Amino acid sequence: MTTVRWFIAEWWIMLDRSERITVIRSHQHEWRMCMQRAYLLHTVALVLLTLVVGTGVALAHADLISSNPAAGARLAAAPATITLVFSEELKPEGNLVTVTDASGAQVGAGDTALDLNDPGRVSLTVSLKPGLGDGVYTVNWTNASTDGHAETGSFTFTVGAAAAAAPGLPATGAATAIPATGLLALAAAALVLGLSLRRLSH
Ligand SMILES: [Cu+2]
Repeated sequence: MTTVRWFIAEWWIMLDRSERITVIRSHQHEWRMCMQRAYLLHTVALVLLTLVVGTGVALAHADLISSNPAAGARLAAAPATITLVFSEELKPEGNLVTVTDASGAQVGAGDTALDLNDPGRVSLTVSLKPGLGDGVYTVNWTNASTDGHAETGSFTFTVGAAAAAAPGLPATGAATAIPATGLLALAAAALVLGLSLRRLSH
């Protein structure tokens, strides 16, 4: 009888202990769940932030703001130089402005240069060959913005009484280069997500 009582008592203690251990374990589990949730929230917040920042950067490009001669302008005589002004700082290298006449012949001097006197570094210049006659001229440009994007575009201007080019020629073009900053941001987000998932699985 004593043995049975002892056995039952021992059994209760054992049950009690195991219950306590279970409770402790479940607390630990809850704590881990809590930490996992914190990691997950951090990750989601980081990914969202990265995407927002990345998109913001990707939306900023060096667009053509103005030019001299202006797009669609009609001039009495051919200009000596063409100047293009952009919305963002450009790199000194990697810009190209070409000018063609109605037959497609190159009439630019091939000396595209970033205007280093302009503190904003947003102006490109190119010289024209001398002695150009009347006609419609097309300016094609590709720029190298300091944010890593390249954009292209074209516009026309007319010299003399030549018939103007058909209107509606786009003054600016679309971005051609893959936005490097956006890709970097995505890679960083993927890395953070990967690391967090590894922590979760531990
Ligand atoms: Cu850009």
